[in-house]
Order: sequence, then structure tokens, then C-alpha cells
Amino acid sequence: MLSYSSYILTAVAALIVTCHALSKFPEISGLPDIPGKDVLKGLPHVPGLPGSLDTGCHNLLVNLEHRLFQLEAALALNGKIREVGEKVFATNGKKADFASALRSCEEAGGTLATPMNEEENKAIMDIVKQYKQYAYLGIKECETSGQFTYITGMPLSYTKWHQYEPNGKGKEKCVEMYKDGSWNDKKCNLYRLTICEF
Ligand code: MMA
Ligand code: CA
Repeated sequence: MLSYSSYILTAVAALIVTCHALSKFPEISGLPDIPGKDVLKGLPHVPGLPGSLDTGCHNLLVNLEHRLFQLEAALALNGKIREVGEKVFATNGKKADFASALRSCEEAGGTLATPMNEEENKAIMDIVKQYKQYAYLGIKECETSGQFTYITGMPLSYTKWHQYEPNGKGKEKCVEMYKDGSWNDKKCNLYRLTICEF
């Protein structure tokens, strides 16, 4: 297996190659054709930076960062996303069984909402309240041990079980969030709000 540092070295090498190309075409060459790309075009270069290579990359990153800030602000304003630390929570507004909800999240490049602390739990709870629908979480009961784990199989490091839960005794292998943010183990074939994290 390649070591982590060799992946970083590879990434840095790729960046240097990209930046070198950018220094020859210091506008937006190398960016995929995405909506809103045009705003990145023709913006003034950041003054006082040494070297054309540095300038091209830095300028691109400053513009991308600004565009990301705008998009996050707009989405958060409309209640489309909840941001907690590194995570972004969002729903498609649709109800689905556990497997379909997980698939939707993964196809969108994320996974099912998985609260790892009180703050993340509250962000998910806000969406549950907003849509007035319970939601499945990215937690499952392990086939073998009967323990609840993350979808990755790792043991839970934070829990918010409702009083007397989990009580399914192996018959409720998924977990839903109630409107007060507490958790209930529940059958996996019901229709619950799809909330993903990215
Ligand atoms: C339902 C079901 C269970 C839950 C209990 C709580 C009757 O079963 O949602 O998962 O534990 O209600 O009363
Ligand atoms: Ca239960």
C-alpha cells in the first residue's frame, strides 16, 4: 500500500503541473465547465505576489474561495443547508426506506446524516423539525454483535437514544431521529426523510 505522504507528494506534484499550466494561461484554463465559471474570468490579479506561477494559482484560489462563500451564504439563507464545522447537512425533501435514502446520499457524493456530537445532532434535528418528518440516520445494527455502529462499521462515539431505546432486540436494525432530536431504533423499510451529509 502506498503511504499517506506519497499520496500528498503526488497531489503536490499534480498541483505544480497544474499551476505551471495556469501560469501560461492565467485565466481559467484547467477548470471544468461548471455553471458560474464565467465569474472567475477576467478578475484583477492580486497585486504584490511574486512569480507568475504563484499569481495564477493564488488568484484562482481567491476567486474560488469567494465564489464558495457566496454559494454557502445563499444556500444557508434559504435554509437549504446546515453547516457544522467541516460538515454540510442537506435534504432532498423526499421520504425513502433506509437503503434508498443511503443510495441517494451516496449518488450525490455524500452519505446519510450521521451525528457525531450534540451540535451536529441539533443541525439534523432542525431539518427534521422544518420538514416535520422523522429521518433515518447513518447508523445500523450490526448483524453479528447486535451493537449499533456507523455505516462504516465503526462503533458509536456519541449517542442520543430516547428513553428506553434501543428496544428492538435485533428486530429494529435502523435508527430514526424524532423531532426532539432523540433516537429510536426502527425497522429499515419505512419511509423517512432523506437527510445527507457532505
Ligand atoms: C414503536 C416503535 C418502536 C419504539 C416504540 C416506542 C410500538 O413500537 O416505533 O421502535 O421503540 O414505538 O414506544
Ligand atoms: Ca425502538
